[in-house]
Amino acid sequence: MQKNLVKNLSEGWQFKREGSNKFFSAEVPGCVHLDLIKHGMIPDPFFRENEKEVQWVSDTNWNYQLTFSADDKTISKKYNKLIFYGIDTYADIYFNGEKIIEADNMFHPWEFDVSKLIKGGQNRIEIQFRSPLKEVEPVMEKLDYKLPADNDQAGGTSPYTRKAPYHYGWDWGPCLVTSGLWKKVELISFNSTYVENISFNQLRCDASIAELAIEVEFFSDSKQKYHISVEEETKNIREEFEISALKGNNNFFEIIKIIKPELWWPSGHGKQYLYNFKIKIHSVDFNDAYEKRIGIRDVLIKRDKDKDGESFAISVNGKPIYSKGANWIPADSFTTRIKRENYKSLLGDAVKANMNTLRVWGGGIYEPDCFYELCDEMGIMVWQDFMFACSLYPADVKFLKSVEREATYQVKRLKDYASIILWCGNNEIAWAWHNWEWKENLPEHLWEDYKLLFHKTLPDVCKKYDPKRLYWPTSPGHTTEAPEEGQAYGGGDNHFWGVWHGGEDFDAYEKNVGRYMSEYGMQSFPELKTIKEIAHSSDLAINSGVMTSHQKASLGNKNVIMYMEKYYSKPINFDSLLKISQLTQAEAIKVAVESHRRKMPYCMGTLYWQLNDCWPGASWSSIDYKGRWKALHYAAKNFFQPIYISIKQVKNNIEIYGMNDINHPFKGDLVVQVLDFNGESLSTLKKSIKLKSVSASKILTFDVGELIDDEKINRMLIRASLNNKIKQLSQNEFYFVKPKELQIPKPRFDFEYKILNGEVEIIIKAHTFIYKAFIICDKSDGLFSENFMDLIPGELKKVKFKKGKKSDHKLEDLTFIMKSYYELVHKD
Ligand code: BMA
Repeated sequence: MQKNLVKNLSEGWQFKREGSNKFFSAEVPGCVHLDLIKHGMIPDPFFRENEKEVQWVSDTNWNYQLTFSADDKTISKKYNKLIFYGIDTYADIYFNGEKIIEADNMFHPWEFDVSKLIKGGQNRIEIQFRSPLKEVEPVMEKLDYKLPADNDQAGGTSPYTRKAPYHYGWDWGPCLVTSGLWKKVELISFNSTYVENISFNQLRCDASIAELAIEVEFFSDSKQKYHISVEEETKNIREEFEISALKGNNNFFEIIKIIKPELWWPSGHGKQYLYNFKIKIHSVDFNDAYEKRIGIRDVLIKRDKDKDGESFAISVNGKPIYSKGANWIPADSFTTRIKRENYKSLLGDAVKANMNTLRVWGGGIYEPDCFYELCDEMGIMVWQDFMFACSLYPADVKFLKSVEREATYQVKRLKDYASIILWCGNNEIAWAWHNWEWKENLPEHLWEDYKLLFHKTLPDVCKKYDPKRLYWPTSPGHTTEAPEEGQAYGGGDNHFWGVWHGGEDFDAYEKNVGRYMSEYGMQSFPELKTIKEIAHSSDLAINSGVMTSHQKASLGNKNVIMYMEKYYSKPINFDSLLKISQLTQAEAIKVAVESHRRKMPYCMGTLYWQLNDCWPGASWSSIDYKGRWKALHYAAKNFFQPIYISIKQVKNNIEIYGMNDINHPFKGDLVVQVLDFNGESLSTLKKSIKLKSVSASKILTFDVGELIDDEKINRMLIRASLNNKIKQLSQNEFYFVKPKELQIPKPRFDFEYKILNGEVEIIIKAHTFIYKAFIICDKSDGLFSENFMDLIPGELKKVKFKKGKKSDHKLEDLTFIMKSYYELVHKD
């Protein structure tokens, strides 16, 4: 009885430019850019304006090779399967001189049985990568139309190639069109059996019973009997099966029932219980064990007709879940640099900011398993796009076959993750067809091609392998049929870009609330530290070459400044400008999210654009490329709280809203104070309140007509809080005028800090009103329990600081200072 031999072939690779004689060592998984950087053959493309210097890499053909030795044990096996888990992208692969693979899709593995070619001693794999740009150019030249690809900064070839769209550039990322082996390579040698896939379909699941259909796809070299056992130790589950397999491919299928299953819940709604199944398979000449970790839960997107249209509400285990979070893009231009700890830290930051959902957006990559494993562990629900965004695509037989193979692989790989709540065909393509003048300017058959891809190929795959999950053809979308208009409010999901792309004021968010807001955003600049890591001090100016080359959006820095100036006073220097851009962004998204949450349960989800960055540049992210939280991420931690209070002005009335995301009612006390900047109370209201489960309600309305005269209006605020018997759960501030119109006094405060239980505790005592006070640690990265706070005279605030994992400074060596908006706009 034996296990299959698995030989890792990721070590010992070499690469060279096609036509050159000299090979250099290469890393697999990796890509040619990273190999060139390692050998000092290209500069770091993220540094200053180096991106331009390295464009030739994408126009070039590259050769990779590996020589490895096969021992007797390996070559004696009947089958030798060589598997490339990810080839980026156009490559011919030779094994001992014979061509075995012609690859053209980076999103599924490529394999070949090399049994007839492998020999004892040295074997050689040679790979010829062809430039993805040069490959497509001749195809494009033959056509009398151009497939739209507005974000593509490499000549518009991207729609023809099944490769991460953002590699070609996006409005937040550089153009770095990679080539290489971006996943591991293995040689699997065996005589009798090869297990292709094990999956668990959740047929039925509720608190009383779960029915799991376990499916094992395997190859058997002969007709023989197998024993399969499925065990879960902690829950004492053990099932055994005897089966007779045929020679060739087999499909074993059995249903396992679990009485009173322990359910998996999204973050904030319960535990993320995960069952650890061990599947043992053996026969007379085969014996192996596999592991599968499963969260048992029932997930569904409720789309019920109602007076406003059709709902779009996530329900988990029969409970409605308000979905809060952001859009996820690949966390690096070079994906193999993203390690499990990077994913852990970013996903952890999402949960820290009270998010429970991320949308894996369609212009990036299908993320690796560790991403979804972590989402399962942390309770992050994943809206999973297929990798198609903002372009039209070919629909010839070859292309559709390639997509079908890609989708089949990805659906089978990912469907067992509890975290994935739906499949979505693409990002913004139907919207673009109807509303971005594509329909008017492009051949009509491209819409037929669209339908083949997103209304036939992809849904067919989903139906076949994962029939219980919703397949949603496009985002924004309002129907599962091919839509006749771009976006419709009242059903489905919406992207609202009137603010930023449309130049509208923040209050436009309030008027554009759909049933699920899956995109809206405001740009800002990264932290100064992050910029300094890629720039010289002479570059630290908004119009410098470096700052403009790290801004990829068409409306660019001008739009950031336009929004800053609309709401805030002029920053005194570059550093202040960066901070004010972040304050502007935080405020915009706060306004948006509050408008969405106030409309619960009409609106049951809100995901801002975008959580993270793939390089250090200006973007819509709340966490910059180096993992540093912008003001928005601190704001998100607050405005995504499960019990939340929001203040809105309607003419002379102030309306206070309470939101409760939790599945049971909330009883507590509301305190509302109208204050002037001297700390003088102009009015105080207290009230016991009740919030129904998963709801938003207006809990108080009062007239401020008499209080808001011209003289005072620039020097007053409303502060409201919701408290239960033990503590304050939410606090919010409201101002009657824009920040630039506020008459903010020069801040006076006491500031001290001490080390307490491995963290730093910072104590601030405000003597004046302070608007957007923020604490900075001089040497070390780390997280503050809160930041960018408004303080009223006499207020005492305690903030905790936790040092970042990468910092090797001692806590006692760190110094902290506090600044506020006032110092960003006043020189004295
Ligand atoms: C949305 C996204 C991205 C883009 C962002 C900002 O439409 O889907 O394509 O980066 O807007 O423009």
